[in-house]
Amino acid sequence: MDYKHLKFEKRNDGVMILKISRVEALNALNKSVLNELSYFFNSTMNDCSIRVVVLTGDGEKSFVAGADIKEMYNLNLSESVSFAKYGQKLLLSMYNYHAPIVAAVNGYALGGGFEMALCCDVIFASKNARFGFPEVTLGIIPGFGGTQVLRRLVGEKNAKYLILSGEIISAEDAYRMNILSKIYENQADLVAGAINYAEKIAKNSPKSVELAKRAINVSFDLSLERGLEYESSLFGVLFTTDDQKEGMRAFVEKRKAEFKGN
Ligand code: DAK
Repeated sequence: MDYKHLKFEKRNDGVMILKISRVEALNALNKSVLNELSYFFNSTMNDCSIRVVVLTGDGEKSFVAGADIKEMYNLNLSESVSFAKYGQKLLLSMYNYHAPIVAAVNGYALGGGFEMALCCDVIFASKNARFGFPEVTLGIIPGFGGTQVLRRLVGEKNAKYLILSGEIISAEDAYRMNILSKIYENQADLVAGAINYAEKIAKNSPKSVELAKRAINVSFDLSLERGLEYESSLFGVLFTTDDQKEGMRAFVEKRKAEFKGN
């Protein structure tokens, strides 16, 4: 694919830095950006050489300022439903991606941009980050899973507080609502901090990381009993891997483990 709106750097340690780049529209998600993201995540799904992705926005103002309003406003009923399904499919493929995705939110994360951050595994932000669902101010509702995902994360009352008002909140408020893990003073520190965190993930056993992510993801759909059953089956699977032998042998031999992903 000839990427126009994605910039990426794949490092030898398995850290992939991915930047959404449509700066003139604050990185709003038009069809072309959505297509490129879908292609990227589908074509690299299960590529073991990617151990973690850091996702951020190009420019200093915005992570993603939402779905492209100028492209959306003329959609009819069937087009709007297929648009929503397309976006939801992309976000699901990111949610289920084999490697963790760390969102480094460097400015506006609004509407579809907030939903994109929410489908990542960990969210960091710079002090100037702003989060919100302005959809109700546009005559629509969140369409890429916001009503479903935010409620699970922050609870019914906080989800309604944000989605019903369209209020845009600061990074500090998002942190208080448990949306974020860390706030950095500025964009440079944010990206450095996200990469530093990603390096820690990249050093771990890729299979352990993948299965831990999967176990946490399915916990939303399972009773505790079923979830524990699922967890123990994944735990057992890891005992069939070389990396489990390597990890435990390295501990006994007092050296650092070198995981190959087998
Ligand atoms: N779409 C298209 N263009 C956008 C945009 C967006 N979401 N956000 C910003 N831009 C463009 C602006 O139009 C402007 O372009 P020009 O006028 O220069 O050509 C450029 O980016 C710079 O923006 P501003 O001049 O407005 O910059 P400011 O610093 O003054 O303001 C802002 C920044 C983020 C506060 C403001 O741009 C803004 O309010 N933007 C819109 C934010 C927003 O409402 N986002 C949510 C979009 S709705 C669904 C599927 C999906 C969704 C919903 C339903 N179904 C089909 C059911 C998702 C919906 C959304 O995400």
